[in-house]
Amino acid sequence: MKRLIATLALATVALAAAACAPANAETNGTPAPTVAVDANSPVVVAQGIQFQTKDVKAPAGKAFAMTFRNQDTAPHNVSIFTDSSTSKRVFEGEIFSQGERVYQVPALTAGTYFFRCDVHPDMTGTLTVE
Ligand SMILES: [Cu+2]
Repeated sequence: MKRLIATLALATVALAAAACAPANAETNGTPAPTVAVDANSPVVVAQGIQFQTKDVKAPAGKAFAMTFRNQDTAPHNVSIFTDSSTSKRVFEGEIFSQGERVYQVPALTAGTYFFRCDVHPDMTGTLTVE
């Protein structure tokens, strides 16, 4: 009987270890693919609670890096939508104050997209993907 309990205890430990494995793999696994920032990557600048760059371009059909420079102390981000109705969001950038982030935007099909700051919906711009 004692031996059976010991075996069960071992089995429980093994199961617990197995259950933990996927979580560890996620933490230590391969990082999310990053996209190189090339000369043609769009750059969006915010200053004075408005986008200084209201028309940016990006390549169609492949993930791209978008550099967002927030020169305000106010928090901003860049969110991309299929159009100005903002009913369909295709990308939501991190909101931050005074700094720069390189957003990794997933591949978009060719077309004209609408972007805005989620904190200040009056800050808007156009992204042309071609
Ligand atoms: Cu803003």
